Amino acid sequence: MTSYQHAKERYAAWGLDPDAAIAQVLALPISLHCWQGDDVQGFEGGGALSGGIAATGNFPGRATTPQELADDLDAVFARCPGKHKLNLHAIYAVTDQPVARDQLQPAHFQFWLDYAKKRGLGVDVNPTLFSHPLAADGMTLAHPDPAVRRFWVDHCKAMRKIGAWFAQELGVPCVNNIWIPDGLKDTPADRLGPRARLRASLDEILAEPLENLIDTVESKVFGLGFESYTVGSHEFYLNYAAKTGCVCLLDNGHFHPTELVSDKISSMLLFEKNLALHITRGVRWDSDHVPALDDELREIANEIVRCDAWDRTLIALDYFDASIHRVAAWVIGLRNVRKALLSALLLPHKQLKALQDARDFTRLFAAQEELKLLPLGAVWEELCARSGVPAGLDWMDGLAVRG
Ligand code: RNT
Ligand code: ZN
Repeated sequence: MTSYQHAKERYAAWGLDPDAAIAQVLALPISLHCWQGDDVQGFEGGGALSGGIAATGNFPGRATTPQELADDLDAVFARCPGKHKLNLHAIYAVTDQPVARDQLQPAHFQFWLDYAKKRGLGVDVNPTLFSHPLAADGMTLAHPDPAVRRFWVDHCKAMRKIGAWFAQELGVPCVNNIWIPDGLKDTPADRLGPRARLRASLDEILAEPLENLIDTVESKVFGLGFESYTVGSHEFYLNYAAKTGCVCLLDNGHFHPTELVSDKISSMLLFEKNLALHITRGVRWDSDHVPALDDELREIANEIVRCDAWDRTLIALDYFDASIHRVAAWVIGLRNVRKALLSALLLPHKQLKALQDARDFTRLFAAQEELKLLPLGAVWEELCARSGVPAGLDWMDGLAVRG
């Protein structure tokens, strides 16, 4: 008997079907963030990353050209099972001459359209509201200067058009995610003003309905150098999304360390059709470590399954680690998210819920702990085999370090 056949029997005893779980998990698109490949540098040639985020480490070989980034993305997709999308930031436009961000056009993303078409990928987009002279003082859409706000509003509008173009060209809806760094290092004298300006900016950006474009807004609790106040807080966007119909995006690195996104998913989904996620791993002050297959990642996946949200959750990755091989970092995180989803499908949620409802907490706890050691590894190996990617550490073979 193969180890997979053995695993199937073990899961069958709990009423679970690994074959069905494998098929389901492979069909779910995960949006891969292009910015892990080059430490969020992009191709504007501007240099320093700003906005209170940082990629730390000095592992050699970061991608420095569009072709290098495309090659590295291919190296990731070849090592990761399942369906993917490509998630692009505005600063990854490929242009002959420098183009101001408020002037960006679909043509500036032709390189990526060709890339995505060839590989059958959908594309998601993000306006880039950091690493720019007009974001240097830490305010963009909430800036007190109307001229600065105008620039960023126009940039966001341009990216929505580009997102709609990708959707149209590829026949796959595009997620356009707005994240702004805006905040203050020290105690504000006015919290309301910046939030009112952010609201007005968003209203203008999102005014025009665009087909097959899904607008999401991403909150944050604090950033480096923005320790005391973040304009786009969770409450701000929760209310904004509820009033306007755009989608809240929860980045699980953007909350206090004991506050868990897994606990928020059910509350979001009771009231909204869709939920968007940035999957990452927060470690103390950093919100962007590579996801490990840890308890919280598994619990996030469990909630997606339990809340019947498989088709309503938009999953994207968001981390940047320059301390280890960048392609490997991408692969490890992406494979872990897929593993977590597989593990979530291979839990007897109905039976566990019944134990909770029957107030049989002893048996519930005992079952939860026993289930942890079911042979998930054998099912993962089978999943990898079926999609033609290495199951074990063999995926590290042939990982070059660019010299
Ligand atoms: C920053 C946010 C945001 C960025 C990307 C680059 O804290 O998580 O999503 O990581 O837009
Ligand atoms: Zn994020």
